[in-house]
Amino acid sequence: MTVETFSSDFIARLRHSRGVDLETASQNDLYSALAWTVRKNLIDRWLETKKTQAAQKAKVVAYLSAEYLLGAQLNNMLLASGLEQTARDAMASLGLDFDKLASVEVEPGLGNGGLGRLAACFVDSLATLDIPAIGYGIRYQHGIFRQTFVDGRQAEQPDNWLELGSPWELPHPEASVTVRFGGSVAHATSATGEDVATWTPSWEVEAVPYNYLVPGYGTANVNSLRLWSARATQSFDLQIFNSGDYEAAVRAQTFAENISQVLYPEDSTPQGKELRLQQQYFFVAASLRDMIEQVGTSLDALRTLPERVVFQLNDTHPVIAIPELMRLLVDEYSVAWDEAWDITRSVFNYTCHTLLPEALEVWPVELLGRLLPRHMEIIFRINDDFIAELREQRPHDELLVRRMSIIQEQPLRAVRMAHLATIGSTKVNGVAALHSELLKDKVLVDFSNLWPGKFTNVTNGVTPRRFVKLANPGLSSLIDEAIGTGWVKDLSELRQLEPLAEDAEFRARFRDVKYANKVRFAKVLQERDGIEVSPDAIFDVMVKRLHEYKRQMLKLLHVVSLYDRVLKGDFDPTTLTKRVVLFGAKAAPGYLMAKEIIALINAVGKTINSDPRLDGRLRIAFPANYNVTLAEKLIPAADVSEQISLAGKEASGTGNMKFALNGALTIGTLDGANVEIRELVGEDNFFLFGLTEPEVEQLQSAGYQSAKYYESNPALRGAIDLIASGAFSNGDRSAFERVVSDLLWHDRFLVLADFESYIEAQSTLESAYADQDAWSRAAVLNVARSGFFSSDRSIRDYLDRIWHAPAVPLR
Ligand code: 26W
Repeated sequence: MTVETFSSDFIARLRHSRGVDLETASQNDLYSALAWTVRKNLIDRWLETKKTQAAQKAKVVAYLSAEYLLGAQLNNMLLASGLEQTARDAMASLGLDFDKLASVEVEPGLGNGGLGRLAACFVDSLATLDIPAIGYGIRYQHGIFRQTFVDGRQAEQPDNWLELGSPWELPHPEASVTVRFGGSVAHATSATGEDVATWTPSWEVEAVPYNYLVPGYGTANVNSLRLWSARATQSFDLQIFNSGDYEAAVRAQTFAENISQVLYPEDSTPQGKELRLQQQYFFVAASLRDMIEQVGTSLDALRTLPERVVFQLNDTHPVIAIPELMRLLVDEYSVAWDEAWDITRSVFNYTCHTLLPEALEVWPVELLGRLLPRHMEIIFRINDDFIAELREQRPHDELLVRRMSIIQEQPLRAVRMAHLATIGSTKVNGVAALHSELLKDKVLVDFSNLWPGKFTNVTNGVTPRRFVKLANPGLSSLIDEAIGTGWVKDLSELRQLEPLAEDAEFRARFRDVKYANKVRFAKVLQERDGIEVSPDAIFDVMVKRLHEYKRQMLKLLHVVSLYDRVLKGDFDPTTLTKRVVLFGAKAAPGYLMAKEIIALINAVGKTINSDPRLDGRLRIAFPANYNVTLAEKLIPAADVSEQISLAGKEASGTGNMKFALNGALTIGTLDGANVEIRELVGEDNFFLFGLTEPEVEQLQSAGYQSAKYYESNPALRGAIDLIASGAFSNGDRSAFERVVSDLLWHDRFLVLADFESYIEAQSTLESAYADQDAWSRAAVLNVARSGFFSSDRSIRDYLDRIWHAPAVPLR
């Protein structure tokens, strides 16, 4: 496509779809027309992909995820269509600023953090590998909240990403699916003596599909993401409407549409909200029906389900799909229970993304039974059958039965979704080597004893398209020049960079790229947040959700202890290596401790950033509303990647991988995928500290007392005392009491136990940074040896170990 055709398509779009011309167009008109023009160039490929996949009756990977943290679409679509330069030139020829138009896009933030971003990387890789796949999820009207700081404290604003419409979605209201809730179940016995259940629901909603293109890179393949939006059904409306109650009819509509209104901003502590269960069932029921209709609903067709589709459950959020498929097969299509169970177990697989016991979802029997009475019955029967089998295999072990039951009795009768998922799936996987081991040996140990072959690992990965090629154009061209362009599709090729770590000229150019990225980011931060940072400082970065187990407090105590030592005249601030500590983190709105920690980080920042005694050598920068768009600018600029969770708590992490791939050095614990990062990049190129997982276990079972560390370590005591003294709260000693007393008397995540080791690692890091050339060598090696962390590799592992779905390339 030429610049001229692109321009004329664009102008035509502007006129025919927006009803404006260049002179009268708003920024949003221009952005929409630009997006449409780009999209147009992918539609033929998309249609062709669907046709080819359908004709071959190929096995489809159906990824079920309540979250997709997609990030901005325009640049990725341009990359896939190969139109980056054309679009830029076309805009320039019309006197328009491409970058300014691109910045109009509000990113679809339909996820909380790691789990949602992983789903977005996975659909990208599936498309790139030519795998017939569809991502199913929810089209939330409001994605993750927009974070602002008011007096340093987090405030949440609704994310109105659809306010101006989205040019990337294709709605299909005519293809809506009805999803039913509530009511009651009647039972009868058939002529053949089988139990026949009839569910009479009491209300329903319509699920309207919105399709999004998911283009592969370096292939013609374009897959789909299908997100469901809730709408009141006509019949439901009409019924009330005909009764003459107009207001009730409108209320019913609002009620129904509530289901896809908002993404729950909880990450790791489930709230057990009824609306959340409604959301889960809503998207899962619509997705299963959608998929089954593609395969066919005759008995013969249903029997081929395991060859035609594999459902991947992204954590427990979609696990209600298991009883839903049983209900469809048994109640609606009259498949015998045992056969239906065989089919069901062979099409589902479950990925667990956590180790925190409080993050494992449970739904009260009362709630689930009220909202989905037939599903509750089915779950009970699955559980009865499972327990009967268990008693046969492990007689006289009622404690085991109680531990493994899908139903927990205490403190409340509830359905353990992870148990249901494990029992109803072929494979269960963790998301990093250590995590999968802990899953097998701790969280689900009884199940792995019963079914050792069921458990496997697939280490997470990230898409190199978005997080290297697009985010870091400087590094990308340097790599292209050195080893060619194949790495974007086969990230293991980065290995070829290894010898260049010994090449002084290459290291210098690598350093120049990093510096340019820091300059670019400093500018972004200035414009976006009015925050000033010097590119000559170490960019020491900790960006991730705010959670105690991730230990933002440990990073903060490092800063505070440096400040305390300067205040005490312990050392000369001019000997400090200039450093800016960058935080980015949202807290779940109901997670009070996390919000206190945010307030404390901001308070410390305010004080130290303006203290002349520090001579500008130590600063905190905490831009609000960290999101994918900011990550794409920040990660390429990082020197240091903080991955400092308590060992045994972070399932994998994926930010850690993005940083390593962009040439930041990690300071981290042996947790999640850090273990594999360190193994691959080499221990000399990774700053290790902290307790190991077995040491954590040991310390905790021996009765951990954090106060002992406070008493015995003067630097630590100084830092905590300084916070408690009111130094960061205008002398108000009570301001951060909760944080301080929690550290001293609880410290669930052993911040104080790891403090000394962390400070040591930081001083090793600082010395290492002083030798810029050696640092660059280590940074190049980080890039060269991190090719394993491509989500393409993760997807290949899923294919080999779990999905067994062949690629279907377009001719
Ligand atoms: C509502 C309860 C809830 C919500 C979200 C419980 C748990 C979650 C997610 C499972 C939390 C999550 O995002 N987990 C992260 O998943 C990433 C992708 O596998 C991992 O890299 C992170 O380590 C893990 O914390």
